[in-house]
Amino acid sequence: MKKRIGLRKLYQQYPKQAGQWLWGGSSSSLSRRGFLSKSALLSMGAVLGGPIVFGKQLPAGIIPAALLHEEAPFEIPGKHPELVVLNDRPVNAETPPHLLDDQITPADKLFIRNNGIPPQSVDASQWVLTIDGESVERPQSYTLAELKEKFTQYTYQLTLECGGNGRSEFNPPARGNQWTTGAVGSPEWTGVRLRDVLEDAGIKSDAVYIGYYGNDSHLSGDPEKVVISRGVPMSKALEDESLIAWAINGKDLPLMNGYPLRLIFGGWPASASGKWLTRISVRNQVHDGPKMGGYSYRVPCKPVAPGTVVPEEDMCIIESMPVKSLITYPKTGGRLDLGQSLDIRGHAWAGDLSVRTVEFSIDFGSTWQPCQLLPPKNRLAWQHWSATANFPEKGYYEVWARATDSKGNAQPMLVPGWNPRGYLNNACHRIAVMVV
Ligand SMILES: Nc1nc2c(c(=O)[nH]1)N[C@H]1C(S)=C(S)[C@@H](COP(=O)(O)O)O[C@H]1N2
Ligand SMILES: [Mo]
Repeated sequence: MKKRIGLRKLYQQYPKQAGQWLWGGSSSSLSRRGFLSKSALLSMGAVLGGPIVFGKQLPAGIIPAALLHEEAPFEIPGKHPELVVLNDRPVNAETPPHLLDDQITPADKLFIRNNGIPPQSVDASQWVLTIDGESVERPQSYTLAELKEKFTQYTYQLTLECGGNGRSEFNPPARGNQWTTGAVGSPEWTGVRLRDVLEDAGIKSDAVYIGYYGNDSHLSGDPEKVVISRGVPMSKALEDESLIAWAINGKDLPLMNGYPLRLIFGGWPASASGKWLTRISVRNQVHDGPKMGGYSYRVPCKPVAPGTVVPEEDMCIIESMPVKSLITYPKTGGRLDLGQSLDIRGHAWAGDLSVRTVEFSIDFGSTWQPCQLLPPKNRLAWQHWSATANFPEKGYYEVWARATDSKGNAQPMLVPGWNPRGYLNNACHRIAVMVV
C-alpha cells in the first residue's frame, strides 16, 4: 500500500517552481493570457528532464502531471498493494489509474470509501435484510439465503464512483478525502433487483424515495449514531440495474466493500450504494438520514464563485454523475523513443447516460484527435476507448483524454464548478510522456 504525502512535500523540494505551478506563478512569469513564461517553462523542463514541447499551451497554475505523485508504504488486507491510502480511520483508499486498466475492475483494485468502522465480524448465514418505512405495504425481512432463492438473480457491470472523486484539485480546497482520480471502478455485481424485493413487500402509491441503513459503526464509538444513511428517488430505485448485491465478479464482496450485502446504483454518487446493508426504508418524503442534508453529497443548485459561503437551502442533492474518462494505459511518466507511436487506452462513463465520443490531445487541448470507443457491456457500465498517439519531436508531452456524453456534454479541461465540499470534478485526466 502507498500513502500519499502530497504536494506539500513537492513544495518543500521545489519551493520556487511548486509555488509557481500551484498558485499560478508570480505576475512576471505569467503572460496576460494566463500562460507561463518561457523562463518558468524552462525551469520546469529542467526538473522534468526535457523541454515541454507544447509548453506555451500549458495553462498556468497546473503542475505537469509528471510531478504530481509521491508515495510511502502502508497496508490493507485483501486489497492490491498499490492502492493509495488517503486515510486509515476510517479507511479510504484509491486506485492509481494504471491499475484500473482491466475492462472489468477486479475486487482487490476497487477503491474503498468508509465513513465509519466496518462490522468487525460478519456471519453471513445470520444476515437479515429488513424492508420497512411509511410507504411499504407489508414490512418484510429476508435472510441472505431467502433473497438468493426467492428472487431472480442478475449480473451487471456497474460503474461506482465516489461523488468526491477529484476533490484534491479544487481551489480553495474542500475538506474531506483528497481523492485524485481513483475513487472509481466498474466491476460486475451479482444480486437481486431492488425493484423485485420492494414489490414483494409492496410499494404504496405515495412512495418517493428509499433510504438505506448498514451496520457499520460511528467513529465516535456511540452505538446509537448512524454513520451514513442515504438513498435514491423511486425512479432510480426501480431501474433494472439497481441491485441488492452480494457478489463482485462472481465472488463474495470484500469486507471493506460491504460484505455480505450492499446496494449498487450505477452512475450515481457511490454514497447512495449502501454497504453492510441491513435495512431499506421506503419513504413518503426525500430520505432524511445522516449525510442526506446540509453540505453532504450536495452541491449549490446554481453555480457559485470559488469560496462562496452557500446557505444550506441553496444546496441540491447530487443525482446522476457527470461524463468522465481515465487514461489507464500507459502509466504516467513513460519514456518513448522518437518515431515510436504510443498506444493509449482507458475507460469513459457518463452517469445515467452513455458516452458518445472520446478524444485525446498531445498539445494541451489545442487540437483533439478521435479515439475508438466501444459500447458499454450493459447500461451503466463504463466504456473502453483506445487510440494511437504520435509525437513530432523529442521532449515532454502530456496526453489528455476528453469524453463527451450522449447529450453532447464534454469534460472540461480544468476543474469545473467549485462547490463547498468538492464534488463532481470531471476535468480531463492526463498523463506525462517523455519522448527521447
Ligand atoms: N454503510 C455504509 N455504506 C456506504 C458508505 C459507508 O461509509 N457506510 N460509504 C459510501 C460512500 S461515500 C461511497 S463512495 C461508497 C464506496 O464504496 P466502496 O468502498 O465499496 O468503494 O460506499 C457508500 N456506502
Ligand atoms: Mo463517497
